[in-house]
Amino acid sequence: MTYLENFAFYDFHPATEDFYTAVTTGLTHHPKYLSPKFFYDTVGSQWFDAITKLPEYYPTRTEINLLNIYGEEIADLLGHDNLLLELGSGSSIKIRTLLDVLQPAVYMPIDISREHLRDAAMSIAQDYPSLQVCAVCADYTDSIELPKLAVAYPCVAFFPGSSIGNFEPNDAKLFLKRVATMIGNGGKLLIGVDLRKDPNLLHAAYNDSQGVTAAFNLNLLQRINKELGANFQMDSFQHYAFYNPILHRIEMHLFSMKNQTVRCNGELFDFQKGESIHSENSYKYSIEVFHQLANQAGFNVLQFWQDDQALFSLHCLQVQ
Ligand code: AVI
Repeated sequence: MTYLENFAFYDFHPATEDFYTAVTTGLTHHPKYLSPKFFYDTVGSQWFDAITKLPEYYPTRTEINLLNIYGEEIADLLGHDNLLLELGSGSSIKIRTLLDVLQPAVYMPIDISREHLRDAAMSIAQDYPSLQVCAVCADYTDSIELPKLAVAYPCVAFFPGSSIGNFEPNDAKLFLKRVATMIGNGGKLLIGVDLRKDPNLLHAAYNDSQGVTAAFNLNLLQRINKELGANFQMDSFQHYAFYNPILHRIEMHLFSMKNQTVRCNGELFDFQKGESIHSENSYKYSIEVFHQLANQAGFNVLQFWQDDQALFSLHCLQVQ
């Protein structure tokens, strides 16, 4: 591996036992569920990158357009020479649109997908030699203790992609409260939030014609096979996603196509034909409902932006 003076890597990746416990708990629950945070092993992160390039998946390109259009205004609000924390940085594509205008002193990407994070963060360190890049491999949905360096700078956070939508609303509030504590009084957060819209557009975004979202969803079972020695048969489960207009969320499921028993680490799990593993919710917000949530979590809204079709929004929040 290349040595770069402006690059540091901290590994707080959760243990395999945590994954095993979560899988066993989720598969013995009625109805069965798994947390969407487990999508992001190396292969899952690659599938997710492929999703972001799909014609049907509007969130990524719409958010990037907003960042390009309003970059200067965003930088004026967030300020310069900060420590810029990115939660769930993935392949760090979006941050590139902000680094030139924001000119932070330190960029601290946090992500659970170790190899993906290391590659993306190193490439930022190479492309921005005067920027200190300090990558942290961790589950950002847990409380994490940031490397000491973080206290030396004023902190701003970036939480793009509407990953806030993958939390249950009450958990989203608790998570935002934790972010507020992490960045401290007066700290600012730039957050991307997907908006409520025509359910047909939403349905298409999670049921793409190339089957990429299906592969992303099914990879969760492949990951359990690989890491926990399970024997899920890939052709016996099917991706199923739909928009629930009452709860304003996309639900993703892995649907069992027959009665079957799956072995995982010596334990047996029965599936009825038609039973599902609920693998993700992706909540969609209105501007008003999101601002209420942000206020309840201890943030004031400084500014927000949305595209002409009101597909996606960006919000600059400040800890009260
Ligand atoms: C990461 N997250 C915001 C994506 C979403 O849209 O909820 C994950 C995803 N699931 C299916 N497609 C994309």
